[in-house]
Amino acid sequence: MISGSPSLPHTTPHHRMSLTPGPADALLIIDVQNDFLPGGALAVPEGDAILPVIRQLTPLPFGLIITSQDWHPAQHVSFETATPAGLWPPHCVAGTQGAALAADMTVPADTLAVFKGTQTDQDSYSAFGGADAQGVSLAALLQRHGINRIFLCGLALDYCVQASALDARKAGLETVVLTDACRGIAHDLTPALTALRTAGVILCTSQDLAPDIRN
Ligand code: VGL
Ligand code: ZN
Repeated sequence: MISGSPSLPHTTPHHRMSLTPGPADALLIIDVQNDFLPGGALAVPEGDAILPVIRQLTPLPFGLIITSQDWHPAQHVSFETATPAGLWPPHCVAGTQGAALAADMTVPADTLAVFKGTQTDQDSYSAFGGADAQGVSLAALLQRHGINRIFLCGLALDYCVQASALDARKAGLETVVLTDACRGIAHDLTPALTALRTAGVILCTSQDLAPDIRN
């Protein structure tokens, strides 16, 4: 190689892209709700371990922060008590304490909120199946704010985080899952992580965004 030759931009490896958050980046905090935390109706093992990590992510200069919430009617199709096909114990019933965001997560005042699974006969693991209180879809909110890259964290990695990240890729967004700011339901999360990687989702940790973050 000729000494001093300029490096060619198109040869820059994908993984060398900057992970520093900026105005075109959104942080999507998936379903950090009381029912998915220890003591809740559908507790994710160690779900509370992500709270200190998320508290260190929200001050970073994201262009937009959005929380999603599972927000089900009392007889939701996903409840084993409501239908033989229901897979889950009743959880995150709209307006209950179980559906509230974890009190000690503390998100900035301008954080947007989207709700999903709000119809009795439909479920959506993906936050892209959700909308804000005015009915504006997550995709429209992201577009409105000029977001082209989305960082995901929250619960549960192998259900709602995975489904949301795959939909983000389908929507053409650069998609990053912050694995240390997620916990899953399955003991072995390898299949979920493999599915994400295969779809072009970047897997990294919060330390890759801000070296000071500790968990
Ligand atoms: C979820 C199961 C049922 C999730 C929601 O947020 O990952 N999992 N409903
Ligand atoms: Zn649910």
